[in-house]
Amino acid sequence: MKEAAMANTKSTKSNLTKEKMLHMHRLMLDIRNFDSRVNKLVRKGMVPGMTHFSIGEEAASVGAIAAIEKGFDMITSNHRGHGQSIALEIDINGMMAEIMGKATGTCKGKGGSMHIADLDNGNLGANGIVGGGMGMAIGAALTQKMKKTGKIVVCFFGDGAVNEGTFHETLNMASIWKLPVIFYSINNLYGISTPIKEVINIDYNYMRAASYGIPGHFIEDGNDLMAVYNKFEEIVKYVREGNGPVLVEAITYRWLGHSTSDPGKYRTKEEVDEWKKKDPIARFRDYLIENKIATAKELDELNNASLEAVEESVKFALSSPEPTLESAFEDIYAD
Ligand SMILES: Cc1ncc(C[n+]2csc(CCOP(=O)(O)OP(=O)(O)O)c2C)c(N)n1
Ligand SMILES: [Mg+2]
Repeated sequence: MKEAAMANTKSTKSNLTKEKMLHMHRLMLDIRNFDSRVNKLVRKGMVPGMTHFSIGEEAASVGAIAAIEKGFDMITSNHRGHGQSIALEIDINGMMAEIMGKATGTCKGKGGSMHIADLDNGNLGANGIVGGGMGMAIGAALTQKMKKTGKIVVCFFGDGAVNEGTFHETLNMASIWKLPVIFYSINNLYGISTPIKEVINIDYNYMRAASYGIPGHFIEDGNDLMAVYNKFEEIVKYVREGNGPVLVEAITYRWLGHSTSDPGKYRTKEEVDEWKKKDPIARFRDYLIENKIATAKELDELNNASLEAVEESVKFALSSPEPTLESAFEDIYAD
């Protein structure tokens, strides 16, 4: 049995091009601006259903997805999936329309915030069932292995999902079949109001990898974009080379409540403020400026462009039609 790898990852200077780094920064800005705008729309009663935001967790998604091949590899996501869809460059007009239940949405307005999917672009679906993406991920990974496509699957889930039975079943099955899948736990320290520390008796979830005979990796600072990217680059190579699955965990924090109906009484203001000081976007901005990769002006322009794109997506969604009644009976069976 392989030993679970215990190495932490610290941010190191990157060999990435300026273009790629700015693109990653832009994607983090898009996630924050998009979710902030959706939050305002929710408050105005313009969004049906529940929404979960990933503000504060941007680096954990962008750093991971930047290391896979977009338009080739695949992801599965969970209820907090806007950030992963944006990191995968799913069209934000289609996303905003989906969240507002419009016919032009990524799922024709039938899925909403928790079920954004775009199969053509590798997003096999967000999921309202905690742990629900895990079975889908190993099914997709088995297909890739049998068809020898060379594609890999990244299965995103929260810390709260690791006590679901499907976690054990899918990690075990992926291990014995050596499937090309990365199980990725974004640990934001809470499952709704439950601190993860109260419901596990080990320090971190990645340590469970040893039970399945697969490598476990830890990203202690999941708000450090380069640390996430560097670790994922290494893991993606390992999995793509046919070595089987990996479990990886990144520590981060959600700034807002669990969902829009959560006043967050179980966390102190001091705790939230401490985490805001570790803002992944502000830190990467400083990194780019300090290393003379970009100027403050360039980065401000990037943010303005991001804000404009988000406003465009709102206009697109608002001017889009509602789904027709007949469409409720379409797309139910495969052709
Ligand atoms: C099978 C199942 N059980 C319970 C729920 C209710 N629920 C929704 S989100 C959530 C917490 C998930 O926490 P975590 O996996 O850490 O993700 P986070 O919300 O922190 O990103 C729970 C218990 C659910 N949707 N599905
Ligand atoms: Mg959580």
